[in-house]
Order: sequence, then C-alpha cells, then structure tokens
Amino acid sequence: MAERSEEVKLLGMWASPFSRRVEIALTLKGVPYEFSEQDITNKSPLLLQSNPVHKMIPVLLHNGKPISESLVILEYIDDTWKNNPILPQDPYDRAIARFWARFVDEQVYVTAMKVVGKVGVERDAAVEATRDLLKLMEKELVGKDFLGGESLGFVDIVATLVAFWLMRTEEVVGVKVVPVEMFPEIHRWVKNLLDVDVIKKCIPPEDEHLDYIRARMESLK
Ligand code: GSH
Repeated sequence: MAERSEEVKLLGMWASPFSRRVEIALTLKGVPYEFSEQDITNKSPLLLQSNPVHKMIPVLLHNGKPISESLVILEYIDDTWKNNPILPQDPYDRAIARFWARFVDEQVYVTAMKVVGKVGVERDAAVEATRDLLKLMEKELVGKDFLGGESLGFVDIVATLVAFWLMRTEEVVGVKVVPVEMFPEIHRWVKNLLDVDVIKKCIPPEDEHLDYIRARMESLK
C-alpha cells in the first residue's frame, strides 16, 4: 500500500491499453493514485516535460519523479509495492514473463496495427501474420487459466491489449482476427480475465470504447 505522504499520479488516457495496464497494476496493489486524463492530440506541458523522449502516455509520477513506458512502469510498481507480486519470484520465470511481454508489444501489437492501417491484400496478410503470432500465445495457454499460471500476472496485464483492444478493434474493422474456433484457449482466457474484479474495474466500458475506436479510425482515414 502507498504511504499517506506518497504522491502517485498517472498521466494516462482512458481508451489506451497501455495506460490501462498501469491502472490494473496500481489497483491490484491497492495503491491510491490520481488519474490525469491527457489529450494526446494536444499534449500538456506536464506530459512533454515528464516524457520528453517519447512524449507518450502513460507516465507514472511517483512523488514527482516520472517513469515512462508501460512495461517499465509495471516493473517499477512491482519493485516499489511488494504486496500482490505481479512478476514471478524465480529469475527464470521472470525472464520468461518479460520475454512474452515483449512478444505482445513488439510482435503482436505491431502486426495487429497493420490490420487497422492497411486495406485489401495487405490487410489480409496482416490478419494472417497476427494469427500466426497469436497461435503461439494460444499454445502457451493450454492447461493454464492465465498466462501467468494460476492467477493474473505480468504477461496477463500486458496482454489485456489483445483481449480488450485487438478483440474490440476487430469488431470495428469488421475482420475477425481471433475467431473462437481457431483460438479457443484465448477466448477461455478472456473469460477468466473478466472474472477478476480488478480487470472488470479497470477495462474501458465496451460501448464507449467501441465508439472511440470507430471515431479514431475515421479520423485516420
Ligand atoms: N510503448 C509505449 C508504452 O508501452 O507505454 C506505448 C504507449 C503509447 O502508444 N501511447 C500512445 C500515445 O501516447 C497512446 S495509446 N500516443 C501519442 C503519440 O503517439 O504522440
């Protein structure tokens, strides 16, 4: 738990899967925080000053000190507030968790973005490439309730991007990237996630989120 004198502030954006990861981790730890909604089309001086390298949300301000990049922030939270650990304790298991987290961001997210950004044959190729990556995640879930094992962990928090961003985006784009027949384990995992109170509390409400994704896609045309 955060000490009373601690100041924890999250510069985030309600619809961002990266920002939601940080909210999940803070909520799981029971750390009280102030949420500061940022307009990423008109960045605030505080955001620019706190993350001068990437100029992106999320940024966690802990007693005024900024930490950027959601994976780095998650590790900082786990290192700072020791209750309800997010990463496994064993060094090998920690390395494997970090490996899959990077896989989600560097492979799945980057490839899935092309499904949104491309049309025609290029989109079809991006759908296939995303599915090839998700098949690896599907295999990881066999016999497990969560990517972290028996309970929600680091990789699950990171992969909420697949559950609540990719799987909502595909609805808006109108292309089923993760069909249940092809990915039964991923769909079972999404159900398990939705049974976790912290997740229920921390994911963006579906209707508003779908409207947001729709509007954002229109604005990108
Ligand atoms: N790798 C970053 C992380 O994990 O924190 C990605 C964060 C990110 O993509 N943030 C987006 C952003 O701030 C919002 S979802 N975009 C503003 C911009 O690109 O200028």
